[in-house]
Amino acid sequence: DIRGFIFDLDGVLTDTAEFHYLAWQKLADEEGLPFTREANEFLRGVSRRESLLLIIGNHKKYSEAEIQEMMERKNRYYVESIENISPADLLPGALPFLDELRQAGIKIALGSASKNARSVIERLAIASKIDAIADGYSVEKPKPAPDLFLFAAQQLGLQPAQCVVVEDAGAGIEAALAASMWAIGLGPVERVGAAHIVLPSLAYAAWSDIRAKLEN
Ligand code: B16
Ligand code: MG
Repeated sequence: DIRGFIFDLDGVLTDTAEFHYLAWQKLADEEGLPFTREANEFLRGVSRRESLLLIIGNHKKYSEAEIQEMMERKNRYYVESIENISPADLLPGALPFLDELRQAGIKIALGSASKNARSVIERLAIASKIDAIADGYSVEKPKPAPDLFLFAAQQLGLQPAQCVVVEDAGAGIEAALAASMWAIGLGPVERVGAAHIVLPSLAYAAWSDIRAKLEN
């Protein structure tokens, strides 16, 4: 039976995608690299380095040192922009759903690719509701590899089959399935249709419904 939930952060509990986008846009403009809001959709859930490599594409050749510098610069812009995140930035349904799960005795972990996940969680004031954190520092291989979610399950002391992953990114659903976990996809079917359950957002999530669907 299901004993744990692993939540992605960006796009699931809060919408930091906009801040990531603005930081990448600023960097791209400075570098004269073409980048748009539409192109940013492809960076959803993708690690910092992979994101930068996707933006660079074949447009320019950079040395490893230049790539490192650009990753740091983008992160500075991002860190500045998340300074003012508050509990009001939790996405609709996130808080009641976390509380519902906790009341049902379900363990909760964070499974985010971000190295800034801890500070975001603290600013959202939900750190006390989370039993374990798997973030951008936890494993080597980024999603769609299962490593991050397997690490989260291990931290919770649970088997993969006892865990449900909640994700908004295609790569995240892939990672959950590769880990042999249950997957709930938030967003359009074109993006997260491979999940066991697809919902528009956490505002539509109810533990009793999910349990009935997955445990039968
Ligand atoms: P950082 P998630 C991901 O968070 C973001 O969706 C993605 O845009 C970002 O590049 C990645 O974290 C790394 O974040 O640069 O802060 O380490 O969706 O896995 O919670
Ligand atoms: Mg995400």
